Amino acid sequence: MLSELQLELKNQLVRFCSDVIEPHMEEDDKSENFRMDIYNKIGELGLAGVTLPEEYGGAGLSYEDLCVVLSEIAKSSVSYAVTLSVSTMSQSILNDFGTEEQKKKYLPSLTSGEEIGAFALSESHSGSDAAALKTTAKKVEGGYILNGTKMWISSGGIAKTYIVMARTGEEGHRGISAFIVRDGAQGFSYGKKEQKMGWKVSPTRELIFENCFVSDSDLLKEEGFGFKIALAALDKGRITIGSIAVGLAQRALDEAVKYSLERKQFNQPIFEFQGLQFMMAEMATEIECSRLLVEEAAKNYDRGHKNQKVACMAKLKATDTAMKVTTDAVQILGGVGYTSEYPVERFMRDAKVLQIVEGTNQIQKVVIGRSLKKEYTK
Ligand code: COS
Repeated sequence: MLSELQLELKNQLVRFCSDVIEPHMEEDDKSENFRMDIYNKIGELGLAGVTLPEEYGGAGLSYEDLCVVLSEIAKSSVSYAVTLSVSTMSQSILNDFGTEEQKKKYLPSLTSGEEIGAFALSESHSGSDAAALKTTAKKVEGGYILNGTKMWISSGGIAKTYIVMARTGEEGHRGISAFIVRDGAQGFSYGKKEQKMGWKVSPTRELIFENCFVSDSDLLKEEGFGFKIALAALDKGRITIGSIAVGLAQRALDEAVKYSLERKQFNQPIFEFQGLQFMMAEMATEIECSRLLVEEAAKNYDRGHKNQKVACMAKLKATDTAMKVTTDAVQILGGVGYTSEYPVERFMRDAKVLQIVEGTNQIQKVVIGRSLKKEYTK
């Protein structure tokens, strides 16, 4: 059950999404247009740094609250929800691992929503095997020189602050360090913008580093700590991706039920056909299971129990559910469901990559499997 505060947040966002986001979604999905003013307005609502301390301009709320916010935004736009989720993840890295100076310097413009934060781990040869990354950071007087290319970076080009993982030492995870790199840094440029199936409004780009100097003061924590920073951040990112999946699936179900109550065939609303009614009953049940699991995963983090297994289960269950439910919604709407006259085809396209980002669902199973082995061989 939602708390009073969560209910208030939800109601505020229902109005915001229908007035500010929803009117642009179909058109912007076609033109792949990200509107910074919409993101700025999310900031004005005080929601660009939900879980960050008030001291740095955040709202000081919980991960459970953040999940409510993201679910609600995802009902209108997965792209804006994801931008917010990734920006919050980069802020949480700064907050958890940054020095006081780094937090003061970088957090306020992110928590206020004036700027966006991004996270750069993947490379062409290291996706699931993230520890194999090749971008180098060579130590020089006063800092490091970065060389390499990051791939599939959400908010690439629109973000101003990037958390970049690069190799300062040996092969494997112990040689990886995390750096803060700003848009506009010399030697840092953007590569091609990816043409994607979904998430059309959220740009995905390559980041290219060619002798890019990063000062010592922009190293996070210490050399060799970057992989742990990335994985700890992904644990939370996986929960927030789960919450986006829940919102998206819920909206797809809403559309399917509404349509099936109105659409008549064989002299009755198609909702009355048990075949379809059972489909919707299953969709609703799967969404409820996902919501509860995401909530549980978020609660664990809020209570300080870092339960990686449950976080992975939440991401796995919620994103598989979003894929199934959005596909079924298209089926229920039939011919029109497949056209852009109704939003469900967009929902189905937006659902697919949720099963891939922040660790593929196969990687989630690897982590869950490892946890099981540990539990049963103690
Ligand atoms: N938080 C902090 N540290 C963690 C961690 C976590 N959740 N999980 C693992 N670590 C630490 C381990 O303790 C280990 O350190 P020590 O050797 O000092 O003990 C280190 O990280 C390496 O862990 P592990 O040996 O498990 O690493 P693997 O290379 O086997 O990979 C997986 C682990 C596959 C789980 C990891 O690479 C992964 O999540 N891959 C997917 C990457 C991803 O999500 N990419 C998407 C990017 S954003 S779209």
